Amino acid sequence: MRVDIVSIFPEYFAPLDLSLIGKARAGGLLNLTVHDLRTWTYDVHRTVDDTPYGGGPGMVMRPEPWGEALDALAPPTPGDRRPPRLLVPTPTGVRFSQALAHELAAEPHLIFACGRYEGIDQRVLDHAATRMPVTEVSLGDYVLFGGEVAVLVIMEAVTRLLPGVLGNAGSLDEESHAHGLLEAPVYTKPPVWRGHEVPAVLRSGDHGRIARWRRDESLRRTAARRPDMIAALSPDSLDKRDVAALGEAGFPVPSADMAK
Ligand code: 6GU
Repeated sequence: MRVDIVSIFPEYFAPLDLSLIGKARAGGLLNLTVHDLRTWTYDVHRTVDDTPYGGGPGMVMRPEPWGEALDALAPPTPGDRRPPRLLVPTPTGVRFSQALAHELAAEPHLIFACGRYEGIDQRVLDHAATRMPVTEVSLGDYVLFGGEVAVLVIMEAVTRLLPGVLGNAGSLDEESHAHGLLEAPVYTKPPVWRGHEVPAVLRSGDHGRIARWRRDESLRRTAARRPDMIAALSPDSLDKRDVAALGEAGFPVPSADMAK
């Protein structure tokens, strides 16, 4: 996968040299380049912002440097070739999710445009959308100074889904959010630590009981912490024991009689 990141703070992306993302880059699974937006400015002050039309607080990123950056990184694609996908982190975007991470991991080329201040002149995104798919994406309902940290988050979520990055691909199937539920708690040795015991079932060697216990814990945890995720579950994904576990967690399933 090819990734280009454009920002006025290229130093923000130093963590992308580390750990498993660094290894994916060194191993050729991820071809990632960080670009300084000011490369595409020509005045002495290398200006990237200006005052907003219509008034109001803060500054807006000027369109010209962004237009040139995108021309350089995404030259007009011949009709038979897939254009890159442009991602613009912003608190006004669609919510980032594991599903979107999977979608992005299947793209051959991503470009991230990191805005600062009050954002990027809307015409940059409108023009880019005539050439390539554009997705404005938000991490959640809070406001950051700029898109840089969001790109680190998104790239971490995406890189671990690239084929060959994780040793044990099975762990992707079991983890939180893989099936619309949070994962059960995990334990390792010693069996008793500071008076706290590892649940006996996990030491029983009975794989059927262990799987059921994990499923119950998963449902209980999700009901307690993320009722929105329980509400979004498809009733066909729940068996009778699931419905019982949810009932005990104080979460009656509306169509419980439909459960298998
Ligand atoms: Cl993606 N960008 C900014 N600036 N703030 C955010 C965000 C993104 N997601 C949540 N808050």
